[in-house]
Amino acid sequence: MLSKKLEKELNNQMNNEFFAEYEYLSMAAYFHSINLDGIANYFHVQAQEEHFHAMKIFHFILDKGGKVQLQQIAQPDIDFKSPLDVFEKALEHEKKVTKSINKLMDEAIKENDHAVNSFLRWYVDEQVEEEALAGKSLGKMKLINGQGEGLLILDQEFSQRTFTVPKEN
Ligand code: OFO
Repeated sequence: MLSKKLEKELNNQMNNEFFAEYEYLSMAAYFHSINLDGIANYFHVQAQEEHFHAMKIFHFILDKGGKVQLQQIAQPDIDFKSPLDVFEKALEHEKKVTKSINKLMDEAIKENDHAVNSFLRWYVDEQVEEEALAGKSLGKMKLINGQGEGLLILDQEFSQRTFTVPKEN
């Protein structure tokens, strides 16, 4: 059984992941609107990953006999100043998610809930990858100063990204 507190925090984290899906969809829409469909693809894939992260929690709550409580999803950012601005926001976002996963893990440790602890390890590892990817992509964007022909090269590179269902631990 999940404690009421962990059940609530897992539901909140599920909501964070659905919100992340929305954020990345909004970023994808921005890039479509400026004709960089390859970079839009990068964010569509990111949105699909976030959906997967949310659904993994959805099933875990049910497997633990808890109650899935879907909440309202907040409106994501819809105004971006530039391609560079989007990548800066994406990295900031991932850092926030890492904090919320760590907070959730702190609670699982405090409650000595080994199942939740084990489940969350996958997210702890995933966040290392998520931050690394967001940081690398931001680094590339900074190299080209977010503009010019470099953007077209990145558009080409990011058009190749595909969604593969992440490995379960
Ligand atoms: Fe779910 O990892 Fe990004 O937000």
